[in-house]
Formats: sequence, C-alpha cells, structure tokens
Amino acid sequence: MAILPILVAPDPRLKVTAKPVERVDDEVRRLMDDMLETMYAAPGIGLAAPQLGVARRVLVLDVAKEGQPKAPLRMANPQLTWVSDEDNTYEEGCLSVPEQYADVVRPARIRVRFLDHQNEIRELAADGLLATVIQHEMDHLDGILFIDHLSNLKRNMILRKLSKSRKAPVSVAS
Ligand code: GNR
Ligand code: NI
Repeated sequence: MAILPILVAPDPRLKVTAKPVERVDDEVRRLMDDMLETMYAAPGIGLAAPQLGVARRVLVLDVAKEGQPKAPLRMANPQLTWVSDEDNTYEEGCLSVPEQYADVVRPARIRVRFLDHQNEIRELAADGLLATVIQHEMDHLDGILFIDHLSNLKRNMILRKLSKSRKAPVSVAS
C-alpha cells in the first residue's frame, strides 16, 4: 500500500468527470487500498479517486468514531437509487479544500448501489454523517466540491483564503 499526495483546489484535475471502472479487478482493489491508507493518514473520513488525480469512479470512506473498530467501505461506480425529500445540514470540510468548513444542505437519507471490492453489486441505505460523506465523495466523481454548493460570495471567500494560505510563508518569531 502507499500514501499518495492529495490534490488541492483549484487543481483542474478536481473538476473532471471520472470514468466508470469496467470491473473491480486487482488494479482497482490496489487503488482502493492506497486510497484508504492515504485517507487514514490525512486523516479524513472519505476520499475519492479524483483527489489523487485518478479520473475513475472509485471512492472509500470510514465514519467509525475514534476508539471504535475501523469500518472501511470501498465503492466503485456508485449510483443513488433513492434520496429522501427531507434534507440535512452538515458542516463539511474537504481534504482538497484544507482547513475550510461550511454548512452544506443535502438529502438526509439515501440508498446507494455500487460495486464492492469483490466486484459484487451491493446496495446500502445510509443516513446521518454516512449519507453526507457518500454524497460528498460522489460529487468528487463529477468534479464537484462542497464549496460549489455555496453562494458565489462564500465560495470566493474560501478560494481566496486558500490561495493566501498556500502562498504565505510560515511566519516565525525573531
Ligand atoms: O474528512 C472529511 N470530512 C468530512 C466532514 C464532513 C463532510 C464531508 C467530509 S469528507 C472529508 C474528506 C474528503 O475531502 N473527502 O472527499
Ligand atoms: Ni472532499
């Protein structure tokens, strides 16, 4: 397994529509494992392949609380088969938009169909944080970041802060 570098906005590779995998073979399984290792190291609770510059419809997540056993999920070609009318608001963050957080509104409950790491079709019902993170990761597969759900004003404020924090030298006391 390997820890890979995570792309940061406004990298154009975060804006592409990722292609479905034909099947979950050894190569896709290795990608999923590298993604999990990279996600745990970050640390984060989800990661999508485009965040590593890989334009494939693959994502991983683990929303287990600290101190709980690991609960990794690996998904290829995920599709929402149902979303609730009811919405939920979560304060979201993103490893590709480091240290920036904002409220995002999404369906509160979903059903998602995907290929698991054995290339088996599975369907999962999710609510709460899990439903939010699945939708956040699925957005990445279509080149959408959580800041794209905000007003232009809020998105531009975050992008300006990001570019400042990237360029600013570390200040030290002299
Ligand atoms: O680590 C992450 N935390 C998080 C918190 C609230 C809503 C979504 C997320 S996903 C994020 C990791 C990430 O950027 N995945 O793409
Ligand atoms: Ni993200």
